[in-house]
Amino acid sequence: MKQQNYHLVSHALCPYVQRSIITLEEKNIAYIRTDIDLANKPAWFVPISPMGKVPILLVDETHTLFESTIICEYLDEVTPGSLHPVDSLEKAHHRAWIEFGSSILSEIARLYNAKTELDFKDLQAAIRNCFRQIEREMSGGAFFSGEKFHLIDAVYGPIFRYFEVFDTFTQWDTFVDLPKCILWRNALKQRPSVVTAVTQDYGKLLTGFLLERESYISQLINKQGRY
Ligand SMILES: N[C@@H](CCC(=O)N[C@@H](CS)C(=O)NCC(=O)O)C(=O)O
Repeated sequence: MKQQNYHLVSHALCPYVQRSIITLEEKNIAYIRTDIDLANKPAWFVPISPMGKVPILLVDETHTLFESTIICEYLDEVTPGSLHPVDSLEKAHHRAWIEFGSSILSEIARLYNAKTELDFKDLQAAIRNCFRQIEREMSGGAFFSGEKFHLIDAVYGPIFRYFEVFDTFTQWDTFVDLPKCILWRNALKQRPSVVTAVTQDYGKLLTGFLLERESYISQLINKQGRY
């Protein structure tokens, strides 16, 4: 197999970048990572990112891939073993719930941008409801479907990570009475690939990002007065 050169154009907080890094790590693929400032995109980034977003995977500096799901599936396909189930139906089931994970990320973005307590609480309830739905799909093992780590787990690692930070500002009951989600969250938190996907100052960086939203969550952080 020809060894390709992989260069991931990234952002320190982006959950879609994180799922790509987790896949690279899980498949033992060598890569370099360049974080960019999305508020001040470098000139070289604009022509290589058709949608103006990260992650971008440069393959041998000749091919440019975008969209995290495509990047993860490509990386999975070109390396031995697969992080997707072999059975087509099972694989489709995983892919469907990966899409669901992306929709949770949109809800999380709406949550941290919500200006009022009412909107914030509604979004909290909507997100909890998403996890209630996932709870019904899970096997009850460490990961989404048992003890083997799949691509879907690479998607939910960065989602659960938000709650590590959110939990420090307020009382969240997102996972109360959802034992399978709690088990899953804890297993992902310890998974080396998931840990590696962000730097140690992730919590601090995310808190700074949340403060800049000037939203309800910014008020909660300010009220706590820790930052
Ligand atoms: N559907 C895309 C979503 C990627 C995405 O939304 N990335 C965000 C950062 S997390 C981005 O680059 N936004 C552009 C910007 O902020 O200008 C994927 O899966 O790769």
